[in-house]
Amino acid sequence: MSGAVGEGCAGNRKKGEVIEMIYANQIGYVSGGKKHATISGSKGYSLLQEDGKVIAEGETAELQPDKNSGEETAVIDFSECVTPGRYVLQDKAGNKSAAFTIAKSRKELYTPVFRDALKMFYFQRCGMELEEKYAGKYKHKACHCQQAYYLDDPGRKVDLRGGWHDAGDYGRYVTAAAVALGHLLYAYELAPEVFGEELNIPESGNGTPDLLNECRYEMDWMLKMQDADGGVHHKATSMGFVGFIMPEDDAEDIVITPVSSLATADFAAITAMASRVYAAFDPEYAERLKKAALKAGEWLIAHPEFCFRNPDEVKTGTYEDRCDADERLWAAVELYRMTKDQKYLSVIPSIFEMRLSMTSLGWVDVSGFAGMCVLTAEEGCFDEKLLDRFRDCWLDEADRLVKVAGSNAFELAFHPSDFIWGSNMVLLTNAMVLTVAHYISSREEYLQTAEYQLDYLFGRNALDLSFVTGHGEKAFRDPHNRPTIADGIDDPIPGYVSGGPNRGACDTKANPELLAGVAPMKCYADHNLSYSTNEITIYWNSPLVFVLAYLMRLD
Ligand code: G3I
Ligand code: 9MR
Ligand code: ZN
Repeated sequence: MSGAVGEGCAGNRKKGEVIEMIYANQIGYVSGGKKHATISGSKGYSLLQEDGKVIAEGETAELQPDKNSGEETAVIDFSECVTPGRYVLQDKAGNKSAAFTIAKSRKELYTPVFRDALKMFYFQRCGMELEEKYAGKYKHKACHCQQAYYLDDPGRKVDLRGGWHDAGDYGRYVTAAAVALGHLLYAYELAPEVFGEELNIPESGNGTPDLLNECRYEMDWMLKMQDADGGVHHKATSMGFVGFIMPEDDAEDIVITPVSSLATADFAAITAMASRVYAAFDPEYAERLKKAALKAGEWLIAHPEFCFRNPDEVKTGTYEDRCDADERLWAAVELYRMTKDQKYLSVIPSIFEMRLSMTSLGWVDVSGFAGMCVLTAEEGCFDEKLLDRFRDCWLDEADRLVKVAGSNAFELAFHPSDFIWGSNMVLLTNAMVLTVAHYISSREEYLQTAEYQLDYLFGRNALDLSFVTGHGEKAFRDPHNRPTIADGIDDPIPGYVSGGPNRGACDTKANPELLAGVAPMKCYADHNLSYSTNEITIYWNSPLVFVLAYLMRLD
Protein backbone atom coordinates (compact mmCIF):
# COMPACT_ATOMS: atom_id res chain seq x y z
CA MET A 1 0.00 0.00 0.00
CA SER A 2 1.47 3.35 -0.97
CA GLY A 3 0.28 6.88 -1.51
CA ALA A 4 -0.97 7.46 2.01
CA VAL A 5 -3.76 9.95 2.27
CA GLY A 6 -2.99 12.61 4.84
CA GLU A 7 -4.91 13.44 7.94
CA GLY A 8 -8.46 13.87 6.80
CA CYS A 9 -9.88 15.12 3.56
CA ALA A 10 -12.91 16.97 4.83
CA GLY A 11 -13.01 20.61 3.96
CA ASN A 12 -9.90 20.50 1.80
CA ARG A 13 -11.69 21.53 -1.35
CA LYS A 14 -14.18 24.33 -1.12
CA LYS A 15 -16.77 25.56 -3.58
CA GLY A 16 -15.52 27.68 -6.45
CA GLU A 17 -12.06 26.15 -6.57
CA VAL A 18 -11.17 24.78 -10.02
CA ILE A 19 -9.99 21.22 -9.81
CA GLU A 20 -8.02 19.54 -12.57
CA MET A 21 -7.87 15.82 -11.99
CA ILE A 22 -8.61 12.39 -13.39
CA TYR A 23 -10.35 9.87 -11.16
CA ALA A 24 -10.03 6.19 -12.06
CA ASN A 25 -10.93 2.83 -10.55
CA GLN A 26 -7.66 2.11 -8.75
CA ILE A 27 -8.20 -1.64 -8.71
CA GLY A 28 -8.87 -1.60 -12.40
CA TYR A 29 -10.88 -2.81 -15.33
CA VAL A 30 -11.52 -6.02 -17.26
CA SER A 31 -9.94 -6.33 -20.68
CA GLY A 32 -13.16 -7.05 -22.54
CA GLY A 33 -15.36 -4.62 -20.59
CA LYS A 34 -16.15 -0.92 -20.59
CA LYS A 35 -13.44 1.25 -19.06
CA HIS A 36 -14.51 4.66 -17.84
CA ALA A 37 -12.82 7.28 -15.71
CA THR A 38 -13.91 10.81 -14.77
CA ILE A 39 -11.99 13.92 -15.78
CA SER A 40 -12.39 17.20 -13.97
CA GLY A 41 -11.58 20.72 -15.14
CA SER A 42 -10.33 19.97 -18.68
CA LYS A 43 -11.11 17.71 -21.62
CA GLY A 44 -7.87 16.42 -23.09
CA TYR A 45 -6.27 13.27 -21.79
CA SER A 46 -3.74 10.53 -22.58
CA LEU A 47 -3.59 6.92 -21.55
CA LEU A 48 -0.09 5.86 -20.55
CA GLN A 49 1.56 2.59 -19.75
CA GLU A 50 3.21 2.57 -16.37
CA ASP A 51 6.62 3.06 -18.05
CA GLY A 52 5.35 6.34 -19.53
CA LYS A 53 4.64 5.16 -23.08
CA VAL A 54 1.57 6.90 -24.52
CA ILE A 55 -1.02 4.39 -25.73
CA ALA A 56 -3.89 6.67 -26.68
CA GLU A 57 -4.91 10.30 -26.60
CA GLY A 58 -8.31 11.86 -26.73
CA GLU A 59 -10.76 14.54 -25.78
CA THR A 60 -13.99 14.11 -23.91
CA ALA A 61 -17.39 15.69 -24.56
CA GLU A 62 -18.11 19.10 -22.98
CA LEU A 63 -17.63 19.30 -19.21
CA GLN A 64 -20.82 19.39 -17.14
CA PRO A 65 -21.34 20.61 -13.58
CA ASP A 66 -21.73 17.71 -11.18
CA LYS A 67 -23.96 18.29 -8.12
CA ASN A 68 -22.42 15.51 -6.06
CA SER A 69 -18.79 16.59 -6.36
CA GLY A 70 -19.21 20.29 -7.15
CA GLU A 71 -16.78 19.85 -10.06
CA GLU A 72 -16.97 20.28 -13.85
CA THR A 73 -16.63 16.79 -15.20
CA ALA A 74 -16.82 14.47 -18.20
CA VAL A 75 -16.48 10.74 -18.86
CA ILE A 76 -13.25 9.37 -20.30
CA ASP A 77 -14.00 6.21 -22.26
CA PHE A 78 -10.88 4.15 -22.95
CA SER A 79 -12.65 0.85 -23.51
CA GLU A 80 -10.64 0.33 -26.69
CA CYS A 81 -7.53 -0.46 -24.70
CA VAL A 82 -7.75 -4.20 -24.13
CA THR A 83 -4.15 -5.20 -23.48
CA PRO A 84 -3.64 -6.40 -19.91
CA GLY A 85 -1.14 -4.38 -17.89
CA ARG A 86 -0.68 -1.40 -15.58
CA TYR A 87 -1.76 2.02 -16.77
CA VAL A 88 -2.31 5.62 -15.75
CA LEU A 89 -4.41 8.47 -17.22
CA GLN A 90 -3.04 11.98 -17.51
CA ASP A 91 -4.58 15.34 -18.42
CA LYS A 92 -2.92 17.99 -20.59
CA ALA A 93 -1.62 19.82 -17.52
CA GLY A 94 0.18 16.64 -16.45
CA ASN A 95 -2.16 15.66 -13.59
CA LYS A 96 -2.11 11.90 -13.25
CA SER A 97 -4.78 9.51 -12.09
CA ALA A 98 -3.84 6.74 -9.70
CA ALA A 99 -2.38 3.71 -11.47
CA PHE A 100 -4.68 0.81 -12.31
CA THR A 101 -4.68 -2.63 -13.86
CA ILE A 102 -6.36 -3.92 -16.97
CA ALA A 103 -6.89 -7.61 -16.23
CA LYS A 104 -7.86 -10.59 -18.34
CA SER A 105 -10.88 -11.55 -16.28
CA ARG A 106 -13.05 -10.40 -13.42
CA LYS A 107 -11.77 -13.28 -11.35
CA GLU A 108 -8.19 -12.16 -11.78
CA LEU A 109 -9.06 -8.53 -11.06
CA TYR A 110 -11.33 -8.99 -8.08
CA THR A 111 -10.04 -12.10 -6.27
CA PRO A 112 -7.60 -10.26 -3.93
CA VAL A 113 -10.14 -7.65 -2.80
CA PHE A 114 -12.90 -10.27 -2.65
CA ARG A 115 -10.85 -12.49 -0.32
CA ASP A 116 -9.92 -9.63 1.98
CA ALA A 117 -13.47 -8.25 2.05
CA LEU A 118 -14.64 -11.70 3.15
CA LYS A 119 -11.82 -12.32 5.61
CA MET A 120 -12.92 -9.11 7.36
CA PHE A 121 -15.62 -11.07 9.15
CA TYR A 122 -13.02 -13.34 10.72
CA PHE A 123 -11.25 -10.25 12.07
CA GLN A 124 -14.54 -9.11 13.63
CA ARG A 125 -14.90 -12.37 15.58
CA CYS A 126 -15.65 -11.98 19.27
CA GLY A 127 -15.10 -14.53 22.04
CA MET A 128 -12.16 -16.42 20.57
CA GLU A 129 -8.46 -15.88 20.18
CA LEU A 130 -7.41 -14.73 16.70
CA GLU A 131 -4.32 -16.88 16.31
CA GLU A 132 -1.27 -15.75 14.38
CA LYS A 133 -1.60 -18.57 11.84
CA TYR A 134 -4.93 -17.11 10.69
CA ALA A 135 -4.65 -13.45 11.67
CA GLY A 136 -0.95 -12.80 11.09
CA LYS A 137 0.24 -9.64 12.80
CA TYR A 138 -3.36 -8.72 13.61
CA LYS A 139 -3.63 -11.60 16.11
CA HIS A 140 -5.21 -10.92 19.48
CA LYS A 141 -6.43 -12.76 22.56
CA ALA A 142 -9.99 -13.90 23.16
CA CYS A 143 -12.34 -11.05 24.06
CA HIS A 144 -15.71 -10.54 25.76
CA CYS A 145 -15.83 -13.98 27.38
CA GLN A 146 -17.61 -12.74 30.51
CA GLN A 147 -21.23 -13.77 31.07
CA ALA A 148 -23.78 -11.25 29.88
CA TYR A 149 -26.82 -10.19 31.91
CA TYR A 150 -30.34 -9.15 30.95
CA LEU A 151 -31.16 -5.52 31.63
CA ASP A 152 -34.75 -6.33 32.61
CA ASP A 153 -33.73 -9.25 34.84
CA PRO A 154 -30.18 -8.57 36.09
CA GLY A 155 -30.01 -11.86 38.03
CA ARG A 156 -30.33 -13.80 34.78
CA LYS A 157 -27.01 -14.42 33.06
CA VAL A 158 -25.91 -16.19 29.91
CA ASP A 159 -22.75 -17.30 28.13
CA LEU A 160 -22.85 -15.10 25.06
CA ARG A 161 -19.43 -15.80 23.57
CA GLY A 162 -19.27 -15.62 19.80
CA GLY A 163 -20.51 -13.55 16.90
CA TRP A 164 -18.88 -10.60 15.18
CA HIS A 165 -18.16 -7.17 16.59
CA ASP A 166 -20.61 -4.98 14.74
CA ALA A 167 -18.22 -2.29 13.64
CA GLY A 168 -15.50 -0.07 15.05
CA ASP A 169 -17.20 -0.61 18.41
CA TYR A 170 -17.48 -3.95 20.22
CA GLY A 171 -21.27 -4.19 20.36
CA ARG A 172 -23.26 -7.04 18.85
CA TYR A 173 -26.63 -6.07 17.41
CA VAL A 174 -29.14 -8.55 15.97
CA THR A 175 -30.72 -6.49 13.19
CA ALA A 176 -27.33 -5.42 11.86
CA ALA A 177 -26.13 -9.02 12.04
CA ALA A 178 -29.16 -10.36 10.17
CA VAL A 179 -28.66 -7.88 7.36
CA ALA A 180 -24.97 -8.75 6.96
CA LEU A 181 -25.86 -12.43 6.95
CA GLY A 182 -28.60 -11.74 4.41
CA HIS A 183 -26.11 -10.17 1.98
CA LEU A 184 -23.63 -13.00 2.50
CA LEU A 185 -26.01 -15.95 2.35
CA TYR A 186 -27.71 -14.59 -0.77
CA ALA A 187 -24.24 -14.13 -2.28
CA TYR A 188 -23.66 -17.81 -1.63
CA GLU A 189 -27.01 -18.84 -3.10
CA LEU A 190 -26.52 -16.83 -6.28
CA ALA A 191 -22.83 -17.54 -6.79
CA PRO A 192 -21.85 -20.71 -4.87
CA GLU A 193 -19.03 -21.51 -7.28
CA VAL A 194 -16.89 -18.56 -6.16
CA PHE A 195 -16.80 -19.58 -2.49
CA GLY A 196 -14.05 -22.05 -1.70
CA GLU A 197 -12.09 -22.98 1.37
CA GLU A 198 -9.03 -20.79 0.99
CA LEU A 199 -9.82 -18.07 3.53
CA ASN A 200 -7.39 -19.51 6.08
CA ILE A 201 -9.80 -19.46 9.00
CA PRO A 202 -9.88 -22.14 11.72
CA GLU A 203 -12.60 -24.16 9.96
CA SER A 204 -10.95 -24.11 6.51
CA GLY A 205 -10.72 -27.60 5.04
CA ASN A 206 -13.76 -29.03 6.82
CA GLY A 207 -15.62 -29.60 3.56
CA THR A 208 -17.91 -26.59 3.98
CA PRO A 209 -17.27 -23.34 2.07
CA ASP A 210 -15.50 -20.83 4.29
CA LEU A 211 -18.24 -18.28 3.76
CA LEU A 212 -20.68 -20.66 5.43
CA ASN A 213 -18.18 -21.46 8.19
CA GLU A 214 -17.81 -17.76 8.86
CA CYS A 215 -21.54 -17.05 8.78
CA ARG A 216 -22.15 -19.91 11.19
CA TYR A 217 -19.92 -18.21 13.73
CA GLU A 218 -22.34 -15.27 13.72
CA MET A 219 -25.46 -17.40 13.50
CA ASP A 220 -24.49 -19.44 16.57
CA TRP A 221 -24.29 -16.22 18.55
CA MET A 222 -27.64 -15.06 17.22
CA LEU A 223 -29.24 -18.30 18.38
CA LYS A 224 -28.15 -17.38 21.92
CA MET A 225 -30.08 -14.11 21.67
CA GLN A 226 -33.43 -15.94 21.43
CA ASP A 227 -35.67 -16.55 24.46
CA ALA A 228 -37.60 -19.78 25.06
CA ASP A 229 -40.81 -18.13 23.81
CA GLY A 230 -39.18 -17.28 20.49
CA GLY A 231 -38.59 -13.55 21.08
CA VAL A 232 -35.15 -12.24 20.19
CA HIS A 233 -33.22 -9.59 22.12
CA HIS A 234 -32.15 -6.49 20.22
CA LYS A 235 -28.49 -6.15 21.23
CA ALA A 236 -25.68 -7.07 23.60
CA THR A 237 -23.20 -4.30 24.38
CA SER A 238 -21.50 -2.52 27.24
CA MET A 239 -23.48 0.36 28.80
CA GLY A 240 -21.52 2.86 26.70
CA PHE A 241 -18.83 2.84 24.01
CA VAL A 242 -15.48 1.89 25.53
CA GLY A 243 -12.22 3.74 24.83
CA PHE A 244 -9.78 2.93 22.04
CA ILE A 245 -8.58 -0.35 23.50
CA MET A 246 -8.03 -3.86 22.16
CA PRO A 247 -11.14 -6.03 22.55
CA GLU A 248 -9.50 -8.35 25.09
CA ASP A 249 -8.86 -5.33 27.32
CA ASP A 250 -12.53 -4.45 27.46
CA ALA A 251 -13.72 -5.79 30.81
CA GLU A 252 -17.00 -3.83 30.96
CA ASP A 253 -20.18 -5.72 31.82
CA ILE A 254 -22.19 -6.87 28.84
CA VAL A 255 -25.88 -6.07 28.98
CA ILE A 256 -28.65 -7.57 26.87
CA THR A 257 -31.45 -5.17 25.97
CA PRO A 258 -35.12 -6.20 25.63
CA VAL A 259 -36.70 -8.28 22.90
CA SER A 260 -37.81 -6.31 19.84
CA SER A 261 -40.15 -7.22 17.01
CA LEU A 262 -37.46 -5.92 14.64
CA ALA A 263 -34.82 -8.35 15.89
CA THR A 264 -37.30 -11.23 16.13
CA ALA A 265 -38.55 -10.79 12.56
CA ASP A 266 -35.05 -10.42 11.11
CA PHE A 267 -33.99 -13.47 13.11
CA ALA A 268 -36.94 -15.52 11.83
CA ALA A 269 -36.07 -14.56 8.27
CA ILE A 270 -32.37 -15.27 8.42
CA THR A 271 -32.62 -18.55 10.35
CA ALA A 272 -35.29 -19.77 7.91
CA MET A 273 -33.05 -18.87 5.01
CA ALA A 274 -29.99 -20.40 6.66
CA SER A 275 -31.80 -23.67 7.33
CA ARG A 276 -32.19 -23.94 3.55
CA VAL A 277 -28.56 -23.07 2.83
CA TYR A 278 -26.95 -25.31 5.48
CA ALA A 279 -29.16 -28.34 4.74
CA ALA A 280 -26.68 -29.66 2.17
CA PHE A 281 -23.75 -29.50 4.59
CA ASP A 282 -25.18 -30.20 8.03
CA PRO A 283 -28.81 -31.38 8.15
CA GLU A 284 -28.88 -31.40 11.94
CA TYR A 285 -27.80 -27.79 12.11
CA ALA A 286 -30.35 -26.92 9.44
CA GLU A 287 -33.05 -28.54 11.58
CA ARG A 288 -31.96 -26.51 14.60
CA LEU A 289 -32.16 -23.32 12.57
CA LYS A 290 -35.59 -24.29 11.30
CA LYS A 291 -36.90 -24.80 14.84
CA ALA A 292 -35.50 -21.43 15.90
CA ALA A 293 -37.14 -19.77 12.89
CA LEU A 294 -40.50 -21.39 13.63
CA LYS A 295 -40.36 -20.28 17.24
CA ALA A 296 -39.58 -16.71 16.21
CA GLY A 297 -42.46 -16.97 13.72
CA GLU A 298 -44.83 -18.02 16.52
CA TRP A 299 -43.69 -15.06 18.60
CA LEU A 300 -44.41 -12.69 15.71
CA ILE A 301 -47.94 -14.06 15.31
CA ALA A 302 -48.56 -13.75 19.05
CA HIS A 303 -47.17 -10.17 19.09
CA PRO A 304 -48.55 -8.36 16.06
CA GLU A 305 -47.74 -4.94 17.53
CA PHE A 306 -44.49 -3.01 16.94
CA CYS A 307 -42.10 -3.57 19.82
CA PHE A 308 -38.72 -1.93 20.40
CA ARG A 309 -37.12 -0.13 23.32
CA ASN A 310 -33.57 1.11 23.64
CA PRO A 311 -33.23 1.89 27.34
CA ASP A 312 -31.86 5.42 27.81
CA GLU A 313 -29.09 4.25 30.11
CA VAL A 314 -27.56 2.03 27.42
CA LYS A 315 -25.63 4.54 25.33
CA THR A 316 -24.36 2.29 22.53
CA GLY A 317 -25.83 2.15 19.01
CA THR A 318 -29.60 2.00 18.90
CA TYR A 319 -30.37 0.69 15.43
CA GLU A 320 -33.62 2.46 15.97
CA ASP A 321 -36.34 1.82 13.44
CA ARG A 322 -39.93 2.98 13.79
CA CYS A 323 -41.53 0.48 11.45
CA ASP A 324 -41.33 -3.31 11.58
CA ALA A 325 -43.56 -4.02 8.56
CA ASP A 326 -40.61 -4.63 6.23
CA GLU A 327 -38.94 -6.95 8.78
CA ARG A 328 -42.24 -8.85 9.14
CA LEU A 329 -42.50 -9.04 5.36
CA TRP A 330 -39.04 -10.59 5.07
CA ALA A 331 -39.88 -13.08 7.85
CA ALA A 332 -43.22 -13.93 6.20
CA VAL A 333 -41.77 -14.86 2.82
CA GLU A 334 -38.78 -16.77 4.22
CA LEU A 335 -41.01 -18.72 6.65
CA TYR A 336 -43.42 -19.46 3.84
CA ARG A 337 -40.62 -20.57 1.54
CA MET A 338 -39.40 -22.91 4.30
CA THR A 339 -42.80 -24.39 5.29
CA LYS A 340 -45.23 -23.60 2.44
CA ASP A 341 -47.67 -22.76 5.22
CA GLN A 342 -50.11 -20.10 3.92
CA LYS A 343 -50.62 -18.64 7.39
CA TYR A 344 -47.38 -16.69 7.07
CA LEU A 345 -48.55 -14.88 3.96
CA SER A 346 -51.65 -13.36 5.57
CA VAL A 347 -49.72 -10.23 6.67
CA ILE A 348 -48.64 -9.39 3.14
CA PRO A 349 -51.69 -7.51 1.72
CA SER A 350 -51.75 -4.99 4.56
CA ILE A 351 -47.99 -4.48 4.30
CA PHE A 352 -48.25 -3.85 0.56
CA GLU A 353 -50.84 -1.16 1.27
CA MET A 354 -48.18 0.73 3.20
CA ARG A 355 -46.28 1.39 -0.04
CA LEU A 356 -42.85 0.69 1.41
CA SER A 357 -39.74 0.79 -0.71
CA MET A 358 -39.52 -2.79 -1.98
CA THR A 359 -35.82 -2.94 -2.77
CA SER A 360 -34.02 -1.73 0.36
CA LEU A 361 -31.21 -3.90 1.66
CA GLY A 362 -29.98 -1.97 4.70
CA TRP A 363 -30.67 -2.37 8.41
CA VAL A 364 -33.53 0.16 8.48
CA ASP A 365 -35.49 -1.22 5.53
CA VAL A 366 -35.12 -4.90 4.72
CA SER A 367 -37.94 -5.25 2.19
CA GLY A 368 -35.36 -5.93 -0.53
CA PHE A 369 -34.50 -9.20 1.17
CA ALA A 370 -38.14 -10.21 0.90
CA GLY A 371 -37.83 -9.38 -2.78
CA MET A 372 -34.71 -11.51 -3.15
CA CYS A 373 -36.41 -14.40 -1.37
CA VAL A 374 -39.38 -14.30 -3.74
CA LEU A 375 -37.44 -13.53 -6.93
CA THR A 376 -34.84 -16.24 -6.47
CA ALA A 377 -37.17 -18.98 -5.20
CA GLU A 378 -37.65 -22.26 -7.04
CA GLU A 379 -40.34 -22.10 -9.74
CA GLY A 380 -43.87 -22.39 -8.46
CA CYS A 381 -42.97 -21.54 -4.84
CA PHE A 382 -44.73 -18.17 -4.83
CA ASP A 383 -47.82 -17.27 -6.83
CA GLU A 384 -47.37 -15.40 -10.07
CA LYS A 385 -49.07 -12.22 -8.87
CA LEU A 386 -46.71 -11.84 -5.95
CA LEU A 387 -43.76 -12.60 -8.16
CA ASP A 388 -44.83 -10.00 -10.73
CA ARG A 389 -45.28 -7.40 -8.06
CA PHE A 390 -41.77 -7.85 -6.69
CA ARG A 391 -40.30 -8.12 -10.16
CA ASP A 392 -41.93 -4.89 -11.33
CA CYS A 393 -40.76 -2.96 -8.27
CA TRP A 394 -37.27 -4.38 -8.66
CA LEU A 395 -36.86 -3.51 -12.31
CA ASP A 396 -38.41 -0.05 -11.79
CA GLU A 397 -35.79 0.68 -9.16
CA ALA A 398 -32.98 -0.71 -11.31
CA ASP A 399 -34.18 1.47 -14.23
CA ARG A 400 -34.20 4.48 -11.94
CA LEU A 401 -30.62 3.76 -10.87
CA VAL A 402 -29.47 3.37 -14.48
CA LYS A 403 -31.05 6.71 -15.31
CA VAL A 404 -29.48 8.56 -12.38
CA ALA A 405 -26.07 7.05 -13.14
CA GLY A 406 -26.44 8.11 -16.77
CA SER A 407 -26.91 11.72 -15.72
CA ASN A 408 -23.44 12.39 -14.29
CA ALA A 409 -19.82 11.82 -15.28
CA PHE A 410 -19.06 9.58 -12.30
CA GLU A 411 -21.91 7.37 -13.54
CA LEU A 412 -22.92 7.24 -9.91
CA ALA A 413 -26.52 6.38 -9.09
CA PHE A 414 -26.62 9.07 -6.38
CA HIS A 415 -28.30 12.35 -5.69
CA PRO A 416 -26.72 14.69 -3.13
CA SER A 417 -29.27 13.45 -0.56
CA ASP A 418 -27.79 9.94 -0.79
CA PHE A 419 -24.61 11.00 1.00
CA ILE A 420 -25.77 9.88 4.45
CA TRP A 421 -24.00 8.00 7.23
CA GLY A 422 -22.79 4.82 5.56
CA SER A 423 -23.26 6.21 2.02
CA ASN A 424 -21.06 3.40 0.76
CA MET A 425 -23.76 0.99 1.87
CA VAL A 426 -26.29 2.92 -0.19
CA LEU A 427 -23.82 2.62 -3.08
CA LEU A 428 -23.24 -1.10 -2.64
CA THR A 429 -26.86 -2.04 -2.02
CA ASN A 430 -27.74 -0.08 -5.17
CA ALA A 431 -25.17 -2.25 -6.93
CA MET A 432 -26.86 -5.31 -5.42
CA VAL A 433 -30.22 -4.19 -6.77
CA LEU A 434 -28.63 -3.82 -10.20
CA THR A 435 -26.95 -7.24 -10.15
CA VAL A 436 -30.16 -8.93 -9.03
CA ALA A 437 -32.00 -7.06 -11.79
CA HIS A 438 -29.45 -8.57 -14.18
CA TYR A 439 -30.06 -12.00 -12.64
CA ILE A 440 -33.78 -11.82 -13.37
CA SER A 441 -33.64 -10.01 -16.72
CA SER A 442 -30.15 -10.67 -18.19
CA ARG A 443 -30.04 -7.02 -19.27
CA GLU A 444 -26.44 -5.91 -19.71
CA GLU A 445 -27.03 -2.26 -18.74
CA TYR A 446 -27.80 -3.31 -15.16
CA LEU A 447 -24.51 -5.11 -14.86
CA GLN A 448 -22.65 -2.21 -16.40
CA THR A 449 -24.17 0.30 -14.02
CA ALA A 450 -23.35 -1.99 -11.09
CA GLU A 451 -19.70 -1.97 -12.15
CA TYR A 452 -19.72 1.82 -12.40
CA GLN A 453 -20.74 1.87 -8.74
CA LEU A 454 -17.69 -0.27 -7.94
CA ASP A 455 -15.56 2.19 -9.93
CA TYR A 456 -16.62 4.86 -7.44
CA LEU A 457 -15.84 2.68 -4.41
CA PHE A 458 -12.41 1.84 -5.78
CA GLY A 459 -11.35 5.43 -6.51
CA ARG A 460 -13.37 6.97 -9.32
CA ASN A 461 -14.63 9.63 -6.93
CA ALA A 462 -13.76 13.26 -6.23
CA LEU A 463 -11.63 12.31 -3.22
CA ASP A 464 -9.44 10.21 -5.53
CA LEU A 465 -9.59 7.58 -2.82
CA SER A 466 -10.24 3.86 -2.70
CA PHE A 467 -12.73 3.18 0.09
CA VAL A 468 -11.28 -0.30 0.75
CA THR A 469 -8.21 -0.58 2.98
CA GLY A 470 -5.15 -2.04 1.29
CA HIS A 471 -6.66 -2.03 -2.20
CA GLY A 472 -5.81 0.76 -4.60
CA GLU A 473 -2.80 3.06 -4.83
CA LYS A 474 -4.55 5.65 -2.67
CA ALA A 475 -6.63 3.62 -0.28
CA PHE A 476 -8.04 5.07 2.93
CA ARG A 477 -5.86 4.15 5.91
CA ASP A 478 -7.32 5.39 9.13
CA PRO A 479 -10.67 3.76 9.90
CA HIS A 480 -12.66 4.32 13.07
CA ASN A 481 -12.02 0.76 14.25
CA ARG A 482 -10.91 0.12 17.81
CA PRO A 483 -8.43 -2.71 17.12
CA THR A 484 -6.86 -0.73 14.27
CA ILE A 485 -6.43 2.27 16.55
CA ALA A 486 -5.12 0.26 19.51
CA ASP A 487 -2.92 -2.41 17.94
CA GLY A 488 0.11 -0.21 17.27
CA ILE A 489 0.40 -1.53 13.71
CA ASP A 490 0.79 1.05 10.99
CA ASP A 491 -1.21 -0.58 8.21
CA PRO A 492 -4.90 -1.18 8.76
CA ILE A 493 -6.25 -4.70 8.25
CA PRO A 494 -6.87 -4.92 4.48
CA GLY A 495 -10.33 -5.35 2.98
CA TYR A 496 -12.39 -3.01 5.17
CA VAL A 497 -14.99 -0.75 3.53
CA SER A 498 -15.30 2.79 4.87
CA GLY A 499 -18.73 4.26 5.69
CA GLY A 500 -17.95 7.04 3.23
CA PRO A 501 -18.93 10.68 2.67
CA ASN A 502 -21.75 11.93 4.91
CA ARG A 503 -23.40 15.33 4.47
CA GLY A 504 -24.69 15.01 8.03
CA ALA A 505 -21.26 14.23 9.53
CA CYS A 506 -21.18 15.01 13.23
CA ASP A 507 -17.81 14.15 14.75
CA THR A 508 -14.73 16.18 15.60
CA LYS A 509 -13.06 15.66 12.21
CA ALA A 510 -16.10 16.10 9.97
CA ASN A 511 -18.98 18.27 11.12
CA PRO A 512 -21.18 21.15 9.90
CA GLU A 513 -18.58 23.77 10.73
CA LEU A 514 -15.68 22.06 8.96
CA LEU A 515 -17.86 21.07 6.04
CA ALA A 516 -19.56 24.39 5.28
CA GLY A 517 -19.50 24.80 1.51
CA VAL A 518 -18.01 21.35 0.90
CA ALA A 519 -19.68 19.27 -1.84
CA PRO A 520 -21.53 16.13 -0.67
CA MET A 521 -19.00 13.71 -2.18
CA LYS A 522 -16.21 15.34 -0.19
CA CYS A 523 -17.85 15.37 3.24
CA TYR A 524 -15.37 12.84 4.51
CA ALA A 525 -12.29 12.55 6.69
CA ASP A 526 -9.79 9.71 6.57
CA HIS A 527 -9.33 9.95 10.31
CA ASN A 528 -9.97 7.39 13.03
CA LEU A 529 -11.99 9.92 15.04
CA SER A 530 -14.41 10.43 12.19
CA TYR A 531 -16.91 7.76 13.12
CA SER A 532 -19.63 9.43 11.08
CA THR A 533 -17.65 9.19 7.80
CA ASN A 534 -14.93 6.61 8.32
CA GLU A 535 -16.13 3.79 10.52
CA ILE A 536 -16.31 0.20 9.29
CA THR A 537 -19.16 -2.26 9.85
CA ILE A 538 -20.04 -5.84 8.97
CA TYR A 539 -22.99 -4.69 6.84
CA TRP A 540 -20.84 -2.31 4.77
CA ASN A 541 -18.48 -5.15 3.85
CA SER A 542 -21.15 -7.75 3.18
CA PRO A 543 -22.77 -6.06 0.14
CA LEU A 544 -19.31 -5.72 -1.42
CA VAL A 545 -18.86 -9.47 -1.04
CA PHE A 546 -22.23 -9.96 -2.73
CA VAL A 547 -21.51 -7.72 -5.70
CA LEU A 548 -18.03 -9.12 -6.31
CA ALA A 549 -19.27 -12.70 -6.00
CA TYR A 550 -22.00 -12.05 -8.52
CA LEU A 551 -19.59 -10.48 -11.01
CA MET A 552 -16.89 -13.12 -10.60
CA ARG A 553 -19.43 -15.85 -11.24
CA LEU A 554 -20.02 -14.45 -14.72
CA ASP A 555 -16.48 -15.22 -15.97
O1 G3I B 1 -33.38 7.38 6.98
C1 G3I B 1 -33.01 8.75 6.91
C2 G3I B 1 -33.32 9.30 5.57
O2 G3I B 1 -34.70 9.27 5.36
C3 G3I B 1 -32.79 10.72 5.49
O3 G3I B 1 -32.97 11.23 4.19
C4 G3I B 1 -31.29 10.76 5.82
C5 G3I B 1 -30.73 12.16 5.85
O4 G3I B 1 -29.97 12.41 7.00
O5 G3I B 1 -31.09 10.18 7.07
C6 G3I B 1 -31.53 8.85 7.17
O6 G3I B 1 -31.27 8.44 8.47
C7 G3I B 1 -29.94 8.13 8.78
C8 G3I B 1 -29.93 6.72 9.35
O7 G3I B 1 -28.65 6.39 9.76
C9 G3I B 1 -30.41 5.68 8.33
O8 G3I B 1 -29.56 5.57 7.26
C10 G3I B 1 -29.41 9.10 9.79
O9 G3I B 1 -29.29 10.39 9.23
C11 G3I B 1 -28.05 8.65 10.31
O10 G3I B 1 -27.61 9.46 11.35
C12 G3I B 1 -28.11 7.21 10.78
O11 G3I B 1 -26.80 6.78 11.02
C13 G3I B 1 -26.63 5.54 11.66
C14 G3I B 1 -25.67 5.72 12.84
O12 G3I B 1 -25.42 4.46 13.44
C15 G3I B 1 -26.24 6.65 13.90
O13 G3I B 1 -27.42 6.18 14.42
C16 G3I B 1 -26.00 4.57 10.66
O14 G3I B 1 -26.93 4.30 9.62
C17 G3I B 1 -25.61 3.29 11.35
O15 G3I B 1 -24.89 2.50 10.46
C18 G3I B 1 -24.74 3.58 12.58
O16 G3I B 1 -24.54 2.38 13.24
C19 G3I B 1 -23.50 2.34 14.20
C20 G3I B 1 -24.08 1.64 15.41
O17 G3I B 1 -25.07 2.44 15.97
C21 G3I B 1 -23.02 1.30 16.42
N1 G3I B 1 -21.95 0.56 15.82
C22 G3I B 1 -21.34 1.26 14.72
C23 G3I B 1 -22.33 1.55 13.63
C24 G3I B 1 -21.68 2.20 12.43
O18 G3I B 1 -21.41 3.55 12.55
O1 9MR C 1 -17.14 4.33 18.48
C1 9MR C 1 -18.51 4.68 18.36
C2 9MR C 1 -19.03 4.24 17.02
O2 9MR C 1 -18.97 2.84 16.90
C3 9MR C 1 -20.43 4.76 16.80
O3 9MR C 1 -20.85 4.50 15.48
C4 9MR C 1 -20.50 6.24 17.07
C5 9MR C 1 -21.89 6.80 16.95
O4 9MR C 1 -22.78 6.19 17.78
O5 9MR C 1 -20.01 6.53 18.35
C6 9MR C 1 -18.67 6.16 18.54
O6 9MR C 1 -18.30 6.48 19.84
C7 9MR C 1 -18.09 7.84 20.11
C8 9MR C 1 -19.27 8.41 20.88
O7 9MR C 1 -20.46 8.38 20.14
C9 9MR C 1 -18.97 9.82 21.33
N1 9MR C 1 -17.75 9.89 22.09
C10 9MR C 1 -16.59 9.40 21.33
C11 9MR C 1 -16.80 7.96 20.91
C12 9MR C 1 -15.60 7.45 20.15
O8 9MR C 1 -15.33 8.23 19.03
ZN1 ZN D 1 -15.23 -9.30 21.55
